[in-house]
Amino acid sequence: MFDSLSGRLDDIFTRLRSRGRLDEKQVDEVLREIRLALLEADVSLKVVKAFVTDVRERAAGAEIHKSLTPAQQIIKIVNLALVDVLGEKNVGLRPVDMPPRVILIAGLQGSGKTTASAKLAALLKKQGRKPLLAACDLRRPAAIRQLQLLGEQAGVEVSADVSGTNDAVAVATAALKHARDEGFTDLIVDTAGRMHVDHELMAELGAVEKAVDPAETLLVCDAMTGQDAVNVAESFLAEVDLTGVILTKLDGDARGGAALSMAYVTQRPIKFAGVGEKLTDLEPFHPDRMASRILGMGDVMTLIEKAEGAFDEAEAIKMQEKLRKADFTFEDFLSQLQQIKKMGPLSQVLSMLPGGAKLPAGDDMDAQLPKVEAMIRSMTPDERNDPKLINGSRRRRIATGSGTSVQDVNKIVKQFDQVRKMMRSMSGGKGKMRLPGGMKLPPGGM
Ligand SMILES: Nc1nc2c(ncn2[C@@H]2O[C@H](COP(=O)(O)OP(=O)(O)OP(=O)(O)O)[C@@H](O)[C@H]2O)c(=O)[nH]1
Ligand SMILES: [Mg+2]
Repeated sequence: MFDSLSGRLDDIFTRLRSRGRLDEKQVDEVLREIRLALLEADVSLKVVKAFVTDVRERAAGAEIHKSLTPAQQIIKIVNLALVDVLGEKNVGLRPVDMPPRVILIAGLQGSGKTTASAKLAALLKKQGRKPLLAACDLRRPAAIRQLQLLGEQAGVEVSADVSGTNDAVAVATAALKHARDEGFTDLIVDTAGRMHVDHELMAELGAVEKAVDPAETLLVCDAMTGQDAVNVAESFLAEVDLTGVILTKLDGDARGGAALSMAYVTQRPIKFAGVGEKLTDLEPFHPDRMASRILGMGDVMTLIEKAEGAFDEAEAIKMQEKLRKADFTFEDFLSQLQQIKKMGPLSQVLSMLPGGAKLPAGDDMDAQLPKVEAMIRSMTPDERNDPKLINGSRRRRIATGSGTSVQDVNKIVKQFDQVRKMMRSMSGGKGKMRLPGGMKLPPGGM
């Protein structure tokens, strides 16, 4: 399911590969697929629209990387745009000058606030800190008990309403005093779940925020949240000063579109991800992995990186020019071999060359490659540049130097000669021959 986008784009790219520049219509075609993939990942429609517009603008202004096809370039732009929204690296909790650091936990009913509070406390405790939990959900009868049980499991103290005032602000204020008095490093405040239309609860959240002046106010959001994500984010933004997001239930099969929606609307980093029901199931959020999850682009990006790394197009053009003039030398042959080797099995790469099938001994070239390299390296620069110099005695010297036989050297010189002849005849035509270095990606690659 996650790789549906790369699959679909593959089809488009196969059609595009033969063409040169990507025109507007083709950009549209790619963007349509990206739009569908985002919607399938449950990104809010509003965010999808804004995101696709952003990508279109970037694509229009982008300089095409010389070794990427335009289609690959688009995918790269999409990935960069995703990283822009989601952030590049994980962002940790803000430090404070004066402990305790207060962390206010907010979110919709059932989003995972209480669990996340306890998980966070357990995580901080593991880091050698001394967190205190405050049970400020006084709406749901079992809420305090739930947090107390989780606190016990984590070995973290829980501050709760003992006077029975049923006032969230009072509990939070008392917890803060307790944390200060007892030298706690962090105070994590769990709050009541709310439907975002619940104005009374929203006001209460605002009042708690005012009372404890948090360093962090984290919005807890279920990864399954779909189109509603924008409303949720906007209503919490309107009430409190959000500093980040905790995305929960990422262990389910949600595509994670909520991550993009939340990050886009709040403009705040997603700091943690909940990945299970256990106390240890909280991880720092990694934006790059989420980008792959949303678009199923992991493989695509790997391919693009490969293509970027493998070929130097300027070098390839120079080589093509040499071929046209038929002054291709053993030196060039060696440098071509180095480039081709990066792309995969030589026999496979050669077979994709125009006329490649006719290349002599193409099949066992892979096995021969180290030998061929050794022989070329045993030639003097003069010999490499002017193979005609390689007479009988020079062949014996090259064989000895490369640990091969004279027959081997004879064979390679003959093959090289054949290749040169073939190239000359091909370039004699319309001069349209393409060298391995000029190739983009093998068919089936993308
Ligand atoms: N699989 C999975 N389940 C989670 C995760 N986080 C929370 N849950 C489960 O989701 C349910 C609700 O979690 P709570 O922490 O009680 O949610 P809440 O936001 O405090 O709920 P209210 O206080 O009622 O608003 C519980 O059954 C949790 O075990 C997670 O990351 N993965
Ligand atoms: Mg709760």
